[in-house]
Amino acid sequence: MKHSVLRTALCLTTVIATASPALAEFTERTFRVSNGINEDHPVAVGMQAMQACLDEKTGGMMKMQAFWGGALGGDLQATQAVRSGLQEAVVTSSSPLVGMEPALGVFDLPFLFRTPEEAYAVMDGPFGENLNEKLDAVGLVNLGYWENGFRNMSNSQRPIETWEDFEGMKVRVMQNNIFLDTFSNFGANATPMSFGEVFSALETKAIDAQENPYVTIDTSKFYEVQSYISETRHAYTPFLFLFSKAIFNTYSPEEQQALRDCTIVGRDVERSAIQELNLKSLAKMEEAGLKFNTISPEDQAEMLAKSQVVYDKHKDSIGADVVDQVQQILSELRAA
Ligand code: TF8
Repeated sequence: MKHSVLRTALCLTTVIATASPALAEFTERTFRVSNGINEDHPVAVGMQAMQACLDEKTGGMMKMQAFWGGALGGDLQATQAVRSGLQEAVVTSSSPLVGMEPALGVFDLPFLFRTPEEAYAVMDGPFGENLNEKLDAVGLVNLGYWENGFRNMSNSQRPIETWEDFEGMKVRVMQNNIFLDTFSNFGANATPMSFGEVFSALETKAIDAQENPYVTIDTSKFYEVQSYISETRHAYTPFLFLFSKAIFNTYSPEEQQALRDCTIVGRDVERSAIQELNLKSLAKMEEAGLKFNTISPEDQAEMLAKSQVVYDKHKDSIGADVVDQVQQILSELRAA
């Protein structure tokens, strides 16, 4: 009697497992993903699409738990926790991480990209894959390049129309020497600072200016303590969706593939959402009374020419081969 009951139970388990793969290949899991931006940023829209994808592929077995506004630390701190296996994942700008992988610094070179499509061609192609291998070697699985975006200036002093307008301006920059040198080279008083300190530093006038995509200036409410917005588009910053390699390696191949596939689904949704919201954010900030200006092509060309010293200074530390590869891709794209 006992053996037949066991046999039946075993047979039933096998039937259930093969009938619903979710039971066979996926373990019920919740993984944490921290961000430095607030939940009204389009990264949240991307994560909703990613979760819907995971629900479908894993039968609801894999759940994300999002932490916003730097609740688990700033970009660098959270990435260190991910790297040491204390946290599953983080969505972070590449710029604060150049100490972990110098090649990431290529994205910080001023005026490198002219359009989002150029950035996507570099990040989503073989170059991005090679960069992912370098990140893998330091314990970080980059599941996809999401979008922080083209960076523009906000400040409390005056419109920025030429590089000379930066003279003496206290500009907060990310903790990254390429950004520090870019703005010092323009004559600004560049001040490295973690993102979480920026609002109060602007409010107390400890700094005059900061630079981020419009959506960030909006959702982090910097515009409330700024008077001018200038469309410099001086750099394009990706968001890396980094997963702890130590934790990723404990997941089944099916779980790993579901994560990879659904991060790309989320990426495409986030990219289109942020493009749309950037324009709405700019309109909202103008409505709030900020004075907006663009930079003429001549003045932008002068900013790029002025910034060549930054390329010369940092090319070797980023990796001359890395910089050459990206510039080769861009010159082929622009010649097409
Ligand atoms: C910066 C970055 C940040 C993002 C965010 C914290 O200016 O652009 O806004 O990395 O996730 O520090």
